[in-house]
Amino acid sequence: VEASIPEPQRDAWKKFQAKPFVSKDDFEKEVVRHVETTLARSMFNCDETAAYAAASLAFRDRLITEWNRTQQRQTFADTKRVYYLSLEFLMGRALDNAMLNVGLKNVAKEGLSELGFRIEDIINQEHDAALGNGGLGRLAACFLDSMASLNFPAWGYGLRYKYGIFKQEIVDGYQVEVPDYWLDFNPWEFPRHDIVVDVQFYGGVRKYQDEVGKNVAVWEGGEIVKATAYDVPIPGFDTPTTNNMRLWSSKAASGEFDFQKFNSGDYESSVADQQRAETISAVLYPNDNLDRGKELRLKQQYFWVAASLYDIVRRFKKSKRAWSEFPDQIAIQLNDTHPTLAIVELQRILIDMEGLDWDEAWTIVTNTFGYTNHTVLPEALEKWSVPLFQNLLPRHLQIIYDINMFFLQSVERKFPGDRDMLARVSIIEESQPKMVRMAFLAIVGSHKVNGVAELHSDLIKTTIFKDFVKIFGPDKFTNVTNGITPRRWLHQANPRLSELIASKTGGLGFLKDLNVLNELEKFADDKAFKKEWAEIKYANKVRLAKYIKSTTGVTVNPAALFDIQVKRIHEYKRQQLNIFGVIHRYLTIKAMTPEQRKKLAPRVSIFGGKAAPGYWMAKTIIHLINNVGAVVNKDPDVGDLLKVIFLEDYNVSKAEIITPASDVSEHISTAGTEASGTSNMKFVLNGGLIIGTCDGANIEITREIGENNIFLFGNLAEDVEDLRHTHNYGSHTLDPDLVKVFDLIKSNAFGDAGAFGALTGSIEDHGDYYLVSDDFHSYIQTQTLVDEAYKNQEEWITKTILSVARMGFFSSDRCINEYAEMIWNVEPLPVEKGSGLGKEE
Ligand code: 8GP
Repeated sequence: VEASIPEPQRDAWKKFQAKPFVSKDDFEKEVVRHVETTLARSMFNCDETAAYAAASLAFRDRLITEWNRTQQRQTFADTKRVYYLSLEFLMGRALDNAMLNVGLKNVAKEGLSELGFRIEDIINQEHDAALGNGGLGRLAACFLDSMASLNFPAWGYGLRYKYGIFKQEIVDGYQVEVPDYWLDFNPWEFPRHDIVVDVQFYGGVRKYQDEVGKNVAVWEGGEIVKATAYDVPIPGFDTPTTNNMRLWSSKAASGEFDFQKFNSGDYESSVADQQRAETISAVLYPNDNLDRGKELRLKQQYFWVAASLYDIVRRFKKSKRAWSEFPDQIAIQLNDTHPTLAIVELQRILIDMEGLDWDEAWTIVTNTFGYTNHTVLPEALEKWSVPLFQNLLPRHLQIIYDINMFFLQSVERKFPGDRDMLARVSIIEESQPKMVRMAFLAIVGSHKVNGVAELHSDLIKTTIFKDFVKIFGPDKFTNVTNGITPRRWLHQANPRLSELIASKTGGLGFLKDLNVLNELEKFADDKAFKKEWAEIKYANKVRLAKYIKSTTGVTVNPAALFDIQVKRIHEYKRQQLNIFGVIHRYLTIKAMTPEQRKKLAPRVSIFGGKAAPGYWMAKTIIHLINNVGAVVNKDPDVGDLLKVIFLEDYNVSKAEIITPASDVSEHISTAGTEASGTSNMKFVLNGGLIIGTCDGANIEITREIGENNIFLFGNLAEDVEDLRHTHNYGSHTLDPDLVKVFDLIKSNAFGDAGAFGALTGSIEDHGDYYLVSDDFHSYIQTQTLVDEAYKNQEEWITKTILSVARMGFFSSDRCINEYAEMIWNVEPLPVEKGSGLGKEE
């Protein structure tokens, strides 16, 4: 029931409408009010946690006012909306971002100071919203920021996990996982107890013919779980547009617990149903680039997809438009295959619930969806066993079989008699048990499929989805190279650099049009500018050095070359190549005369990242890094020349400290394995150079910034297959320098070598799938070039300035505009800057 206030009473509403604060005094008033009323505290017991809570609530109130207006404006305009479906949104902290995006950070800073707090301390109280694993989840977060900043009517839909990605502790060099219960106090979400959707699981399908002879399918029985919406406002930068991220939380349908069981004394099982239902949104699966095929994961996927589609369809039906207009009003983007069930669910809604014909419904479905692929790694491509599907979602399985049948018929018409082709492209894999191939379903059910960097988009067309290019033609496949939001990854993470750039380019406009950075080229040889530029880098390194000292106890020299590799730990990302290189450096230093040592540039090798809890090899790599650090860092022969640091619990807020402090960062995946990478972009944008392979977005970064400004090495993607073949069927001799590294490990120099046997063995005895040995020599040589180049600081600084100046392409705003034009066909809904927006900046 719509509960709209009648016309005559609306004047009173308008008179007392919430007004977002703009001034420092009004901000302080809000903070004090929240401390004294919402938090029931006073100036006599207001600690930093309480001040964080009150400041956040003040900003939240402000955001929600703009959120309401935005939603009204978008509903009224009735233009096409984008729905971005992602199982992961790696948002990080919200307060700093909210203050900067509405342009009131200085107001808040002064206000907090007058109330007795330092803004940095308050910002640091916030717990990261860590509802994601790595690149895929952070990309979704950058996209939300860009969509709001560009005024696109766009919502994100996801799951409100009670536990985000685990917290990582390092104990005796090993990774230990600790649950991340982040919801203790979360001022940024609004529970919408009025928005609850019933989601059905299990049961069976009854089919019959109705009076007019039409086939009807009814999915009945089974169990119902309730999905409750939690809304998180997403403020755009320098615009009132505040979009929505809606996250679903699961609850048992039966309410609190079963009273009958309770009254008969069976208390435990009366709460069991409740708990089982709540399990669905309890925890984020901690795997990056790996699919494990667990039933609970499929339950999460359907739960989220069903609730989101119900919501989207409900909103569409209010407009009373014809179903055929659905794709004109709605674009749904599938962030990887995780939401692929949405394709099946929409088809089910249209044919089973709304009575449309199959073909009519299917046209609507395929025109609505777009699918983004984020990986070619075979172990990450989702497949679900048919029996599991049959049990959990019996009606959906039938629809998938029908989709497959019609699809294979069309293939048969195009390629008559090609049985192999049919077997290769079938959505159902004829294995034991049969499997549903989700990526194939996503391709068949979408109108566009995109990869996330040029090389990756080419690879999907020539390898895993080759047949589909033949079937649908090349136009269905496209590329949108990833990007990052300069608001968080420059303005927020590196305020001094942002300020310097603003002072030379005429204000903060570069944060809305990153190509403005180009204007920095003219300062690449400007002495005064270079000095300031270098000072900022040094200050950022000092900040990181302090952080390293406080968290690891190790003292590092901020004048040393900071060499950073932070990302999920994965064999394909090759942190092992990096640490073997470090050991090689250690050996080299040990063999040097004191004279030679004086000539070497001191280096700090910094690692960070989580391993999936079940990924033994990745955990072994972490263990080796820590053990190498323990030996090297206290070796008097080495001193400042080499320090090895593993930063515990890498996450978004730590990335904001780490990224601005790099001299070089490592993006050294085996060519053809890293779809894009996005931290490569963040590091370059912050004035660091890259050592990298010809992989993912490194290639486009090179094209943009120039090959003189990047250290590339290693084999090319096109040669990887042949090399692997040689390893397995020809001769495989290891690089002699790598052999020395292995010998040192085997001498127990870094603790019991048995612990690292699987790691060295994977290279020596098991085919070296990731080509560590093949690339080792060129990696070491390139590191030597880095050492040399770093000695010439003047040239180095010029390189970093030129690189930053040429990074405009990698703004996520550019990505969103490309998606909007090539895939979604949506327009922004411009708003007048006006009431309520912060005036400063
Ligand atoms: C990641 C890619 O590995 C990374 O190169 C890319 O930058 C990022 O997506 C954003 O596009 N892919 C994944 O995280 C991924 O495929 N995860 C799925 C297996 C869950």
